[in-house]
Amino acid sequence: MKRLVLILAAWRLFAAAPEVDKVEPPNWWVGNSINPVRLLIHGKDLKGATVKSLQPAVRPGRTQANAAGTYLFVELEIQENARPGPFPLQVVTPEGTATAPFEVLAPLARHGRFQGFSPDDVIYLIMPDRFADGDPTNDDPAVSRGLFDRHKPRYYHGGDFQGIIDHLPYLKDLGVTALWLTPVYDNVNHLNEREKYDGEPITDYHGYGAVDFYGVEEHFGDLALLKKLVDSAHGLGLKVIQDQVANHTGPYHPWATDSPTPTWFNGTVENHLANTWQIWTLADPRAPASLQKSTLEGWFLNILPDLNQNDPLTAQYLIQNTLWWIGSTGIDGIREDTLPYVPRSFWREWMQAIKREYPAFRVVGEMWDEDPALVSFFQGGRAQFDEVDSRVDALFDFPLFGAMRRVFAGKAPAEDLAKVLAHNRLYANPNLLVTFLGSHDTARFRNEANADDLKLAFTFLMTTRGIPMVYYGDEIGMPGGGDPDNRRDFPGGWKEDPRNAFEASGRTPEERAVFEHVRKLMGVRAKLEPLRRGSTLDLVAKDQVYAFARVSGNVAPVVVINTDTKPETVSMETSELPIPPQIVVGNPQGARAWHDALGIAPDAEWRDGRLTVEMPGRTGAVYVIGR
Ligand SMILES: [Ca+2]
Ligand SMILES: [Ca+2]
Ligand SMILES: [Ca+2]
Repeated sequence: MKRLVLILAAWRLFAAAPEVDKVEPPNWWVGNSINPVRLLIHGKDLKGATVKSLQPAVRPGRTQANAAGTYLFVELEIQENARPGPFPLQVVTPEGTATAPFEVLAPLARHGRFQGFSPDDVIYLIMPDRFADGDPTNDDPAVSRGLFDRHKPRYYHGGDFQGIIDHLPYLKDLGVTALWLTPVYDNVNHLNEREKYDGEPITDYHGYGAVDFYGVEEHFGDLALLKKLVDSAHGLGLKVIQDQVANHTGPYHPWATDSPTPTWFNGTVENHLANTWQIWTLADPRAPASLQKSTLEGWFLNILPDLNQNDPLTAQYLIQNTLWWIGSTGIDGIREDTLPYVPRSFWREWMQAIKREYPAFRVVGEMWDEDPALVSFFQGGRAQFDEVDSRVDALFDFPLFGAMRRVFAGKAPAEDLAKVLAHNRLYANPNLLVTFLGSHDTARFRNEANADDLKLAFTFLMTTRGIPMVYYGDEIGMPGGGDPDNRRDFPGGWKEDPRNAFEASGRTPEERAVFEHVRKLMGVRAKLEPLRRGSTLDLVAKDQVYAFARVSGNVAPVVVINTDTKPETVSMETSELPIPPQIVVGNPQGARAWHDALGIAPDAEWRDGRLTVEMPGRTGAVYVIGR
C-alpha cells in the first residue's frame, strides 16, 4: 500500500498541466450539416482531459485521447443560437487547464460559390509554383529557408497565388472558365531527404506531401490570399477547383511518428506494405481482399503514410477537412488525387457529406488507366458488383488521352478516337469525363509532336464530348519531357524573364499561332451550345478522317478532322442530322453552304442529303449552316 502511494505521488510529480498548440478544424459554422463537429486537439499531457465551454450554445461531448497524450478528440455541438466569434474552449485535467482556441462562424454565404463544373466549362491546370511569381518576398520564406532555386527542377521557383491573381485577366481572355490548382496544403519546410533527383534531395514544391491539412504553403501565400484568389476568379466568372489528397500524407507529416489513433494509418513507418498499383484487382469480383490489400493500403513510393479511411475517426477527420476547405474558400470543385487507392465505400460517405452541404459541388477523381472498362468502374451514378456507388461525379479520360496522343502524333489511325468513344456506354455519365492532352504528370504533347499536330489535337479536344482541360503553357505549345521537365516556368511569369508570353508581343510566331488557335476554339465552344451539351453522332471514322456531329435540338455542328498530310475529300451521309426544314424550303436547289466556324477550311457543300468537303491536310473544321 505504501509503495502504491509512492508511485501515485511520483506520477503526480511528473504529470504536467495540459498544453494545446493546435485545433483542427480551427472554426466551424452555425447550421452546418456536420454537427456535432469532431475537433482534433494537439498538444501535451492531454490524457484524461475533459473539454469545457464557457457558454451553453457550444456543447463539448465525449473526449478521447491517444496513449501519448498528444492528441485529444472532442465532439462539439454548435447550437443554432450560438453567436459567431471566438469561442475558446477549456481543456481540463487534474493538473491544470489549457485554452483551446476555436471560433464559431456565421452560417455560410453561398451566392456565387460552390458552383460545381460541367461540360460548359474549360478547365485550366496550374502548378502554382511554376506559373507566375507575383510576390518575390515569399520566394524564400524565413520558416523554410533554402528551398528556392529556379535552376533546380525540383526546388521551389517562386510562383504563388498573387501571380495567379495577376494573370486572371489573361485566363479570362483565353477563354477558360475554371482553374485547377495543384495542392496548396502546407508542405514540409526542409529538404525532402527521402526522395532524390540526380542523387540530391528534393523539395515538395508540387504540394502533394501535406504536413498540415489545415495549413497553406507559405511559398504560395496564406488562407486570406487564397480566399482573395477565389473571390477574384469568381468576379471574372472563373471557377476554382482545389486539388485534395485523402489517400496519404507527406513523408514528414507529424502523424507519421505520433498518430492520433493506433489505426490512423495502414501500418507504421517501420512496418507497412508498399503499393503495388494493381487497380484492376479492385474492379475484379474474383479478387479476394488479400489481393487488393497492397493497392488499397500500400504506401506510395514506400514512403507516403497511407491513411486508413476504415478508422471512423480518420474518415471523419478527412470529411470535415474537405468541407472546411470548401466552406472557407468558396471553391467550386475538387480534383481528388489517387482516387482508386482509397476504399470506394469511403468515397460514397465523403461524396454524400459534400453534396449534403454543397449540392451543386462536383468532384473529378484521378483514376489513371487507359482501359475504359476499368475507369468507368470508379465513376459514381450506379452501384457496382460490390453494391457500392462511389458517387464520384467525374473522372479524367485517360483512355481518350492515350488515343489522342497517338492519333495526333501520327502513330495511330483517326478511327481510334471513335473506338474509345464507343465505350461511352460503360460510363454512368461520359459527358462528365475531363478530357485533356497532357498534365503535370505526363510529358507535354509538344515534346513529341509539332505545333500543327498540337493545334489539330486541340480542335478535337474542344469539340468532343466531356469537360476539356488545358495544362498551363500548352496553349502556347510549351515543350517539356516527363516530370520534372513538363513543369517549366511559364515564360514571363517572373520579372527577370527575358520575354513575356502572357502578352502577344512576347510570343514567338509559333506560340502566337497555337495561342490564337486555342483561344478561337474556346470562343467557338462557348458560342455553339451543341459542342458542349450535344450528343455525338459519328459520320465518318476511318484511317485518316474522323467526322462527327454534336447534336442538340435542331442544331448540329459537324466536326471534320483530317489527320493525313494530304487533302481528303470527305463525304458524309446526313440523313440522321436534324437540319432545320426552313433551310431546305429557302433553297430549292437543295444546295447549301456550310462554313467552318474556325475560318480555316473551305466551305462544305450540302447536296442531296450529303455533306461534302475538300479538307486540307492536317486540318480540322467545325461546320455550321449559313454565315
Ligand atoms: Ca513568390
Ligand atoms: Ca511549408
Ligand atoms: Ca490507400
